[in-house]
Amino acid sequence: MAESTVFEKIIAREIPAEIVLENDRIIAFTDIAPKAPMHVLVVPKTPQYRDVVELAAGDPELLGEIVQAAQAIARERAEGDFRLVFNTGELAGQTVFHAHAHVLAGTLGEDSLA
Ligand code: DGP
Repeated sequence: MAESTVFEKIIAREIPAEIVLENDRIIAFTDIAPKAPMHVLVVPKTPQYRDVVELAAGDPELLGEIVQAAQAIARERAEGDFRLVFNTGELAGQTVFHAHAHVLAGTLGEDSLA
């Protein structure tokens, strides 16, 4: 079995995080290294999908729930508009291989891509 990622440890409360939304399928928490005034990660609780492509193929409804959660968070914590980033693969900057969305909002600078 693959070693658990940092996100599984956050879900299990083994390491702390600023959790902004949680239900039975999703958890969302602020990014440890924010690239925008609001930078939240929305993460499916299941570790079975390594990236958004696997998630879209395996459980498109859950991907839809992540998009809805992103909008709710941006409305609650910023002005409503947001950028959604799914780094997919090492060469694209993915470092945690547990599917997740970066939700970026606020005044975004040119180099703000997560
Ligand atoms: P990515 O590079 O797309 O795989 O994004 C992983 C993100 O996870 C990155 O922006 C930093 C964030 N991150 C890594 N470790 C932690 C942690 O321990 N706590 C929190 N809140 N975020 C973390």
